[in-house]
Amino acid sequence: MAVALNDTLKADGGIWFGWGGDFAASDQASSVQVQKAEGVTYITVSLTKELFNQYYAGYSNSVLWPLCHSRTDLVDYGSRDLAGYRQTNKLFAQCLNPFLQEDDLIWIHDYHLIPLAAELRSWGIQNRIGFFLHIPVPPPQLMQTLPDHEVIARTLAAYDLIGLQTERDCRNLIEYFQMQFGAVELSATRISVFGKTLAIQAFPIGIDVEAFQKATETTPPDHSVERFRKLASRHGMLIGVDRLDYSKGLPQKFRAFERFLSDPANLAGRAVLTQIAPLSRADIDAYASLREELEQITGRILGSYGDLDWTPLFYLNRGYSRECLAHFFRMSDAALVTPLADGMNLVAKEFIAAQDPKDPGVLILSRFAGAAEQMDSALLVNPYDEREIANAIGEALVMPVSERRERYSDLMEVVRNTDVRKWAREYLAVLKSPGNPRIRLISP
Ligand code: ADQ
Repeated sequence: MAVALNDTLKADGGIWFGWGGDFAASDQASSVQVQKAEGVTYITVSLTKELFNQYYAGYSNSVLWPLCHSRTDLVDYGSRDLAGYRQTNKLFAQCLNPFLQEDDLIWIHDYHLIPLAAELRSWGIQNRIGFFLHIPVPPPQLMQTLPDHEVIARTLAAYDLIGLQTERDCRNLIEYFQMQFGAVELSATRISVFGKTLAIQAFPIGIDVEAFQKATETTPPDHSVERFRKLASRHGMLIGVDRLDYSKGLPQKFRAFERFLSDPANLAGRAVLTQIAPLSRADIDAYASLREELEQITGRILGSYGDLDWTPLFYLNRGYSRECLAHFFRMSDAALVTPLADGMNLVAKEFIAAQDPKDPGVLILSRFAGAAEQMDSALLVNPYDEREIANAIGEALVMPVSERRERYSDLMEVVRNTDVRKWAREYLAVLKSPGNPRIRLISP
């Protein structure tokens, strides 16, 4: 996504604005850095560690993230971090305001920055402002469990256009505005709420298809690809690539694989699951306990099924280059993309883009990933149903090549149709008012 948006900015000129990834001294509220490169101005803000913790690990990732992924059991309902979240957005608006021009188009990304448009409006900014939420919108009843949901809803209404990943997300948000605030539907993509018109529309995100396909033709300077090739030539190879996050359904996936192995009929094939799962948000308790749980299941699987010449599960907490991942995908017989909830899930699209059209692998995809709304030629599974996933693994490993090609061809069409550059163009076309305004892009 960053590549596609940067390209758009380079073509039209504009500003990229966001947190700089570093911290301001504790006696300063923030500091702003400005750099220019290839026609783009990069403005980054440093926050104090204390404010950042309330804003990022706090309200964004311990309240909004679990809520949007329907994990009310993990939402920190007693959180006092809303103040830090709002203060950060206020500060961002204050830092950005002096750089904005009247004809600028402003595009704000993701749940960390929901209140930013409202804060900019308080500085008198009248420009067109669009928002794109990368994660799911939960059902209205779950939104209503948030003590401050009304604050969040009112700030959402400061946007001209709210872009969401799926039609299901749009329905959830529109229904919430109707139930809670008596919003009136003006058309399929427009509602009237709080005395103003708000556009809500699905823009399913995709990948840079060409770059990903090219990556399968480039040999990375890394022995991993050769090692993977040797393994994949001897075993039925299943692959998973997910950040280590509770939304990704990793324990369920591991247990489903364990169930698959527990059937003696499946043991002869000596299948291998390679799960790449880089650590993320490790300082939040729910992530640390997920890691422990996965280490325990991994130990159990290896202890029960491993042999001197067979390691059934590789569980790797590290990053790989795009080229490596593309090769791993191409050499795998099936991908297990089984999140319990996911805005879209780009791994599903990357796996398909990397396949050899003559001998493609099979995508096993959760019905609850946003990607399932379009990619219905995958083997769709309920990610909570370990038996169903185990059966899908069995089906994928023996699927005839004719069926694999048919499914691949349908899925590849979806992947092409949602290419990330097309996605950015389509969003901006809707957001754009007449004229050709420059774009100000804002990311967390
Ligand atoms: P994420 O939750 O991060 O994104 P996802 O869409 O799967 O999830 O994107 C992950 C990206 O990271 C993929 O491009 C993947 O290849 C890459 N990646 C993962 N593990 C890696 C590793 N070990 N090494 C290298 N790269 C790795 C959020 C939402 C999603 C939504 C995206 C985009 O949660 O639902 O699809 O934003 O909108």
